[in-house]
Amino acid sequence: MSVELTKLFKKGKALFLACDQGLEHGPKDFNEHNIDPEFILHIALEGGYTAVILQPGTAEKYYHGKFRKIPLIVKLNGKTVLPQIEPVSRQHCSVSRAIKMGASAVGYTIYPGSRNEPEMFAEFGRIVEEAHDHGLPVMLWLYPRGQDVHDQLDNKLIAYAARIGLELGADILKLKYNGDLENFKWILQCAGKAKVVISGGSKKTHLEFLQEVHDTIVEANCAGIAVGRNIWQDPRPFSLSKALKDVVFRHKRPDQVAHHIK
Ligand code: FBP
Repeated sequence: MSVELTKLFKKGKALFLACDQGLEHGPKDFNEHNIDPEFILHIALEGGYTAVILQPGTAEKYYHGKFRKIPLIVKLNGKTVLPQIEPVSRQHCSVSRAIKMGASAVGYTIYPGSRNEPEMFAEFGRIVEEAHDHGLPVMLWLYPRGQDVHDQLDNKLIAYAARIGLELGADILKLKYNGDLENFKWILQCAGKAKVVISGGSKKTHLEFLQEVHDTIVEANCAGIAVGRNIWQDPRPFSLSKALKDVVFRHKRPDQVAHHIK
């Protein structure tokens, strides 16, 4: 069965809004407004995001009614910051459960370089096979981490992560951008036909954030961004989303979209 990717993209670009930080980081990322997943789903819907990323429990309880217009990516694994162990994130949700929720794609995180890498590779292989049997794309977060990884933002490591994602069968790779645009172009070549989206990271200034988006999506022509905190931690998430869309879909420069957030 062929994998149906078009639903997740608009004009060939992905604008994904991630809301899985509660599990990954704890509620410290949230305030009294964005602690409510509906607040974030409203931003995804009104802000024109091309998909929303949720953990299964959140999807089952909140992905209903008008929110079902937004394509859903269900994360099948996740971990907390609580155990002081070598990084590992194990599957806690099946592909079939994600399909029942209305998922258009499934997501999984691998920590390349972790001593637990082999377990995650094996689990991911089974997920790719099952998801692709149903025509569902698979998005892979690739964050090099572990006691043998000294700098997770090292150029060679990010390029290696991109190649791992391609060779393991992921359709969309989520990678961190380290600010080195020339090397990022090489990373995209390493990813081959797998589509690369960059992660948002912790909150930056509007200019820093939009410049990063412009460099990676407009200059280097990567496939998009999966962002969370930079949008829903912002006091004006809807205005910032307008500016972001102008950069991603209309190839505007940050100074040309500044009027949205003045
Ligand atoms: P942000 O834009 O808020 O960084 O979200 C992107 C994301 O990949 C989330 O999907 C995930 O919860 C989080 O970052 C993981 O971040 P990290 O493991 O680097 O703390």
